[in-house]
Amino acid sequence: MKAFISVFPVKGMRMGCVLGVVLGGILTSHVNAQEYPADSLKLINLNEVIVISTAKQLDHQKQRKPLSTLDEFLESSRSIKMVKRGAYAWEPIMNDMASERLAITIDGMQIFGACTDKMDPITSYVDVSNLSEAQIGSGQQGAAFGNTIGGGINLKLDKSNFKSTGWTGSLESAFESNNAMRVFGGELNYSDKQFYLNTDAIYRKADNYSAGGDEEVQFSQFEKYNFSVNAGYKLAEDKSVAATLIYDEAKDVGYPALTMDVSLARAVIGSVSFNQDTLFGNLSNWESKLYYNTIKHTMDDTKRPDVPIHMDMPGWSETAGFYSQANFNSAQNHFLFKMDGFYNKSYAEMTMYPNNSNEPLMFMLTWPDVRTKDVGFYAEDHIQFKKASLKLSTRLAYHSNTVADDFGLNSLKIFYPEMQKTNTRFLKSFSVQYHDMWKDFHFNTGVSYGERAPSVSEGYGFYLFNSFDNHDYIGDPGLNTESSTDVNLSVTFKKPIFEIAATANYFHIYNYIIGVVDSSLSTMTIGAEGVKIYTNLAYAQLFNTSLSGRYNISNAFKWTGQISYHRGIDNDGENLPLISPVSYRSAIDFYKNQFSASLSVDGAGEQTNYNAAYGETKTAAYATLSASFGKRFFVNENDLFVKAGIENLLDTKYSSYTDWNNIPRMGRNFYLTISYSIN
Ligand SMILES: [Cu+2]
Repeated sequence: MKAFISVFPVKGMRMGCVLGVVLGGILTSHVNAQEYPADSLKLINLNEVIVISTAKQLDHQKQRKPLSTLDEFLESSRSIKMVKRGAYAWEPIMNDMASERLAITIDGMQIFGACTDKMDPITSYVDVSNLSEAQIGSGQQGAAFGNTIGGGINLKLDKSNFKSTGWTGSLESAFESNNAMRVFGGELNYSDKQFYLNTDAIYRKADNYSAGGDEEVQFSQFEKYNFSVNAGYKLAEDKSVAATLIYDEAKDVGYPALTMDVSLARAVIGSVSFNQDTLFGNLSNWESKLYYNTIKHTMDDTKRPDVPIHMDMPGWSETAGFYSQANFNSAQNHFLFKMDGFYNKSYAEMTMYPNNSNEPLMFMLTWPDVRTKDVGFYAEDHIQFKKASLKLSTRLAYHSNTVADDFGLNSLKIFYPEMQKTNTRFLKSFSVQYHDMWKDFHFNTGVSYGERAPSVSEGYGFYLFNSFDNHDYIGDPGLNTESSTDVNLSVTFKKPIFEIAATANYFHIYNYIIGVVDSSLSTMTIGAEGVKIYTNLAYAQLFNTSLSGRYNISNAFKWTGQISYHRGIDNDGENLPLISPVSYRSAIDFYKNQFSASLSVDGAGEQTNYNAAYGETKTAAYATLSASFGKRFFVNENDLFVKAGIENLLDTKYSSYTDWNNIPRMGRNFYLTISYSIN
């Protein structure tokens, strides 16, 4: 699997260059991101907002692929890349950093996956059908959502919010040719000035997909349901209560890049909140929320041929939390104050069944019932000057981990006899961002400092097998807190019909946590090459830069594009794993008379800065071409929207640097989506 080499590396790169020039070379990100009014971004000062659906109208003409998975939506953003272990549940990466270094929340709620192998990122427990937007903050600008090094992503649920729309509903369906994915969804909403109710259901089922050249990728199927209900009630003109419930279940999910599949991944996510327009006269938009979520994850290898030893590996994660926040505005200052906290229980086990039934079963706790408590205070002040603005923010948090299971504690004590049951930390974050304008130029610059605690796997994982570098991993409860100093700079030149932006950031991460080989230990997993212990490196350095642009050729035609470069090295100058080579994206979008069309190219250069010690091989250059066509019809004042498209038009066989074990990506794929909304 690791030896997979793209069939057309040279051709792919050349095609990419040609198209890049044809389509304008340096173009930009997703249409959706730019359709969002810039003013509403100012206050939160997030780097990017991806609009997923706009308040219950089928505004699909702005999206190239309306019923795509949330993973595909996120991948279309400027700042996010996705690690793929198969067709389902991709893991977001931002500024070259994945889960442990990001704060990912759903409507402000902390949720933690239940898989020791990262098969279930938080983003896999919602669907585009119940979200309105993804708010993305790079580096410490994501600290409003939690302790982070790389940044934060908050997935906002779609709510009617007391708009007087009465009853509305829609039905949607999609089909994709490559993996025969069937999507059926529907929503029914009621909203008036006193009360709203949003309900939504979606079902997706896909067979194995085929890579370029019509080669079937075994174990890449999946099936998923998602239901959600949101309701709100106004107690008085300035007071309201709201409740949400999400039920998400994925079954029979194949992970072709891993050795195991998932028979069940289930989340139940619920919250109640109270909103009041003013508090003590000065504070406004006071919002308080209580939430609870529970996740069950069951790994399964019974469908795999030639399994040396059958394993059962279930995992559970339960989180309860709260937050309360309010704004305080004066003529010049816009404050946001937020108190938040959560309590998480992470538990995972593994039972091995020897082929000889006379041998005893082997049982291990891979996550020894780790209880994490976190209470934090976040504050920001956005100070407005005549043309410039300054944003100061800080997060201060108390964080503790306790190993609640004695069997698990004693297992870890084999390696760490001195370890304590409980480990507490005080985490700090500070950030200064400055924005200035000069003629049509916008300058943004900032410097930040942030800290994070090790994740449950990094601190307490017990023989977690990593199929990427073929090593068993053991956590270290005594790891130092990881901290990061980062600087960022961006310059944007903005005209109504033309825009070009250059951005760069640099992270200097102290006590960088990564697995390091300990040759004195022997492996547990059959076939593993060795054992790695999570260790603090003295430091690591990450550098990211991108150039993006937009050009409105005419009222109907728009041209966008982006090219980015990333570099990551440790304190010995060695390459860090999963760092993007030069990558680019470019598109032409057309929209006129309710008709839309797009042509886009996506590609990357050869990954020359890889590291074999982390299981990486050189990933070849590639480029893919996609097109879509849509038309909106009006039927008795209702909307009917039809969109069709082709992805990977030339059926290129390729994998990107984020594809786990270089699992090849999908080949040529036709899709058709039909949406009907009753207004
Ligand atoms: Cu798993």
